[in-house]
Amino acid sequence: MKITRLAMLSAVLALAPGLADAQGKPAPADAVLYFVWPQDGATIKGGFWCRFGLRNMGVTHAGDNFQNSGHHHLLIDVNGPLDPNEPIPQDKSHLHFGAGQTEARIELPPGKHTLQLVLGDAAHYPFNPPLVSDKITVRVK
Ligand SMILES: [Cu+2]
Repeated sequence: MKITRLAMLSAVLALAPGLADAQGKPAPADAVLYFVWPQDGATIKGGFWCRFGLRNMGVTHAGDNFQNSGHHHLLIDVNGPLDPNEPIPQDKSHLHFGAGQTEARIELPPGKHTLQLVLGDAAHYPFNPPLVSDKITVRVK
């Protein structure tokens, strides 16, 4: 009886780190998220292909819980900080690429816009600390 209880307790304890891992996973220290295109300060005419770069980590589908991998998110004209304890919002200014895309066709109204990439884990949480690209500014004619 005592042994069974102990076995159950250790099973629960073994699960606990798994639960803590559900969000706020650390990214490798040498991981880099960046824009292949456009470049900071670019002037763009009309719609464009935005290309996402990731070094020292893998791109996977949302829901795939592989180590050292995640999927891209593009933040458009977002100024507030990301909450690392919440999933990345999903709306017109927070685009998710849960099929593992590494590029996207983007259409923006004329004017200045900021773009920033954020890598999200299987459940759309940012890594901890968040893995983000530089925030770039583009001008759409
Ligand atoms: Cu996502």
